[in-house]
Amino acid sequence: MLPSVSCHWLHGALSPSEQAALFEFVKGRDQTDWANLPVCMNPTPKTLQLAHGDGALGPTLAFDLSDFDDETDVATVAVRRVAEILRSHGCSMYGDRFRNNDAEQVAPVSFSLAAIRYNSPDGTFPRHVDHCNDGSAVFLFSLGCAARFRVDAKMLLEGQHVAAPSSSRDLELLSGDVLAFDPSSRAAIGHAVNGIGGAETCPAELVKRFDGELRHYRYGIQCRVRFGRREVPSSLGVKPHEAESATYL
Ligand SMILES: O=C(O)CCC(=O)C(=O)O
Ligand SMILES: [Mn+2]
Repeated sequence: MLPSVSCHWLHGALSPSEQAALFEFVKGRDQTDWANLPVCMNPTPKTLQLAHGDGALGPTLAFDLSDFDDETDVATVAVRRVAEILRSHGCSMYGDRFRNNDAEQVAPVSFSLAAIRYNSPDGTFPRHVDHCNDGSAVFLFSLGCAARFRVDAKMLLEGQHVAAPSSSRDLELLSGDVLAFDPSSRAAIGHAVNGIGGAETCPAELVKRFDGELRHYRYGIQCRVRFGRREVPSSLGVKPHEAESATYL
């Protein structure tokens, strides 16, 4: 999406029913004390407190994908879907990580999931670089109202970042879209949410299914995904759904 950096916009990666399932999954674990949050005029986005299997609360859930026989939850399906789309389109993420078309070689082995809720239309997140240098990739799933995103990166010249020029792109991340990028300091991919679309940007199916709730919010589901070399049984390959409008940039 930006010249010479690992940043990919997967438009329509999740079908409406998958979006609904992912939202239900997050809501089922959400223990945030929404009623007692301080009220302010310009509310900042809130990171959800999620319930772990043992009942403990925290901002992230951990997923281990080493056992393919596990009951597969919707978050795992979504992460594998994105990894498969990237791989099958030959998208680079850390050099050759996804370029290797040998399905036996590279797959997600674990990930963490965090969720953040933005109010429509005032929710914003200032520009930042994640500086996440543990070798993971980040997949940002968007649910509910659209997000006005901006991403930027320094240009690479013969493999080295140069101070200028940098490139940037504004995009409207719709419900079901995913932004996948290298969150390391080295890649230095800046990103910001500059605003949230109105109720009309939330898919009608989600509005109906969740009784109007999602009309007021955008949920960002952030998955930090670690990859490893491993054998992937072909019967478990996750295929992209047949979204008519899907474009992978
Ligand atoms: O809202 C989002 O999807 C992105 C949030 C983000 O960039 C972060 O938490 O680091
Ligand atoms: Mn970030």
